[in-house]
Amino acid sequence: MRRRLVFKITIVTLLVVTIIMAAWSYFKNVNVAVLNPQGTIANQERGLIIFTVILSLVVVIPVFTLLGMIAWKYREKNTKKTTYRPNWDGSRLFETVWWGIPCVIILILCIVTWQTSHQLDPYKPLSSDIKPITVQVVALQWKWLFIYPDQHIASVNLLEIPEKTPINFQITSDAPMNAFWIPNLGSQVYAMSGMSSQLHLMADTTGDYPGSSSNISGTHFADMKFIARAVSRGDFDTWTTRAQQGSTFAWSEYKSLAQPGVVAQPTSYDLADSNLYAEIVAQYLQRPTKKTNTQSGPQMNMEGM
Ligand SMILES: [Cu+2]
Repeated sequence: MRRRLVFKITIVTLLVVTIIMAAWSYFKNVNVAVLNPQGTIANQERGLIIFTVILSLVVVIPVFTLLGMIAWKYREKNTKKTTYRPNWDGSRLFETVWWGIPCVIILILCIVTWQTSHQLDPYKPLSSDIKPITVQVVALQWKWLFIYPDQHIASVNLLEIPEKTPINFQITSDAPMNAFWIPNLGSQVYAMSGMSSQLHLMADTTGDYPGSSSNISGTHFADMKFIARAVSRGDFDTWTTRAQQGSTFAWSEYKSLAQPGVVAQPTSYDLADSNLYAEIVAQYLQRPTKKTNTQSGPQMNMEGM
């Protein structure tokens, strides 16, 4: 009997240790971008993730510990230390504990979620002494177009930004719905045709951060990746100057780029039409006439344009 018990305990311990070691060796080599923030917004979001995980563990750890303890104590073969009380019902103490703790946790989460949703509102501009840069993002099938109206350039699959500078993103789509996401920098925001959404992000340090869509959009969705490259101000100016010497990018070039397909290399262009973004959004807007006015149709949302 005794030897069998020792054997069982050894097996269970070995199993647990193996799982922990496997998880550790996996995660120590994996760069989980949301846990490795490189920007103001992502930093606060990581804090929020860690806070909610710890708060959840307040429930999870005791519950699973008790599960093991109770299963062990009331196992069929244990006849010594347990009493059988078939008529026992209800305990005010236990009821208070298992309703009270979740209520308190949900209350705390409500307050924290309310506060951080307002603090991290993607439409809220970031406070900084440095003048923000506007980047207009267009999700295409299956590539990303970035328009810099003030620098008069456009770029495909490469988002170059100066470090420590607030970036004011305007986001739309000329394709099925996508989501614009740079996990190292913060929040994702949906890209939808006929709509212009906003997002404010800032990179604290220079580096290449992976960007993608977090909303599946067809065959080559997995190729729909871009690099968010945070560089020094000088390097950014050099890059914009070089892009201005690239080939011209106007409506007709845009239309051929917007055809479904994958681009092999990031490319930059000289922007011919600084109104391009508004025109892309406007393609999906129906001019309301007196008769169709009352019917449901595409809704206008030119907020932030
Ligand atoms: Cu929408």
